[in-house]
Amino acid sequence: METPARKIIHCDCDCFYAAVEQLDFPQYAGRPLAVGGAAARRGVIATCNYEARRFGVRSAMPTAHALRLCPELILVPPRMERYREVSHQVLDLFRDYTDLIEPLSLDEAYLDVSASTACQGSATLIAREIRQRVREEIGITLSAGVAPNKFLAKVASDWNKPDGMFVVTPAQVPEFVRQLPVDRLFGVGKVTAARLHELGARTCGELQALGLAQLEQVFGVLGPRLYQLCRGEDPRPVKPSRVRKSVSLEETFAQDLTHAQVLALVPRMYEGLMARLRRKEGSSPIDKCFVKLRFQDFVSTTLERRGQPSPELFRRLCEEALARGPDRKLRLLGLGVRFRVGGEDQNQLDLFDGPTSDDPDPIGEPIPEPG
Ligand code: TTP
Ligand code: MG
Repeated sequence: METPARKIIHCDCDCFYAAVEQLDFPQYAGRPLAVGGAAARRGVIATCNYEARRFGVRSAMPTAHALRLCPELILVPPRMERYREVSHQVLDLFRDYTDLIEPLSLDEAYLDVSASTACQGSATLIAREIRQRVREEIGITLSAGVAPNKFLAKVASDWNKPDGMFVVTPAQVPEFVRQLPVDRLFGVGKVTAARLHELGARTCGELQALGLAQLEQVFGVLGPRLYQLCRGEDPRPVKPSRVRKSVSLEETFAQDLTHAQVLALVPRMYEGLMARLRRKEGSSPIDKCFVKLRFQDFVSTTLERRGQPSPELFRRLCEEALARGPDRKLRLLGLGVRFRVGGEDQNQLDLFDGPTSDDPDPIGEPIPEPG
C-alpha cells in the first residue's frame, strides 16, 4: 500500500528582527528600518524591513553602504533577548497544531501536520490560521509554504513573501518543479549551479533529463540528492528537538480578569508549576523564568528573565508584562521555566536545537540583558 502524502508547512517570519522592532516601536512602521551595527563601527545590516529593501538594502550589507542607498534609513541595534522571546511565542503557537516542529532559526521552522486534527486536518487551513493568529496575537507577519515535503515547503514559503502563503499539492508537484531554477535546490550553491548550467540544466525540468549515474559521477554524494530533488522528492523527516527546553503551566480564564485578579493567581499557579517540574525528573538546570499573558483582545505577550523560579520573580514578571496593557483585562496567564540547553552560554546559543541560519550577534557587540 502506498504511504499517504505527508503535509509539511514551512513557516518563515517576514523581516523578523525589523518586524519585532516595528511591533515594539510603532512609530517606525511604514519607514525604512534596519537592524544592525553602526556605520562608524563598520557594522553590517542584520535585516531590514521591506520599505528599506525597496532601496536595495539587504542583510549582511555594510551599514555604511546601506545608508548611501537609503539616507533616511532608521538604524537600530539588535535586541536578541527580545527576538528570542517573540520566537518562543511563535513556537508556542505552532504547538497548538503539532509537536513535530523543527526550528531552523529564530524565525523559521518546519511543521509536520500530517497527523494533526486541527482545521479538519487541512494543512492549508492550518497554515492560514497560523498566519492569522501570529498577526493578531503576536503582532508580526509570517509567510508559509505548504507541500508534501520540506524542500518544496521551503521554496513555497518564499513564493508569496512577505505576508503570503503558497500551497503545492502532491498533484501539482511535477508542474511546480519543472520551471524551478536549479539554484533553488537544497544544497546547491553558486559553484554547483554553475556546473549544472554547463550541463544544460537551468531548471529542474532540464535537470530531470540527466541520469543518476551521470549526476553521481559529476557531483558525488550530492548526485542522488539532486536526482530526487529535481523531481520534487525529499524524504527527510521533520526532526523535532528531543531535548525538553521548557515546562509551563497555562490557564485560560472562564471570564476576563483584572490585573489585580491575575496577580492574585500567581502563588497558586507557581505551586502548580513546581508540582509539574517535580514530575519531570532528570531535566536540565533551570535558566530562565517566563510569564505569558493574553489580553482580552487576544494579543499575547511574554516576558522572560534569567533566574530561579520563585513567587516573587513571577509576580514581578507579571507586573511588568501587565504594564504592556494597562487598560486591558486578561484571558490567559502562563508561568514557565526554560532549561539550560547543552551547557553553553545562552547568549550565544540558539535556544532551539538544530542547525541555525541565525547569527545571534551579527555585529559582535555585547547585547545588554534586560533587568
Ligand atoms: P531571514 O528569515 O533570512 O530574514 P528576515 O526574516 O529578516 O526576512 P525575510 O524572511 O522576510 O526575507 O533571517 C531571520 C533573521 O535572522 C533576520 O531577521 C535577522 C537575522 N539575520 C542576520 O542577523 N544576518 C543575516 O545575514 C540574515 C540573512 C539574517
Ligand atoms: Mg524570515
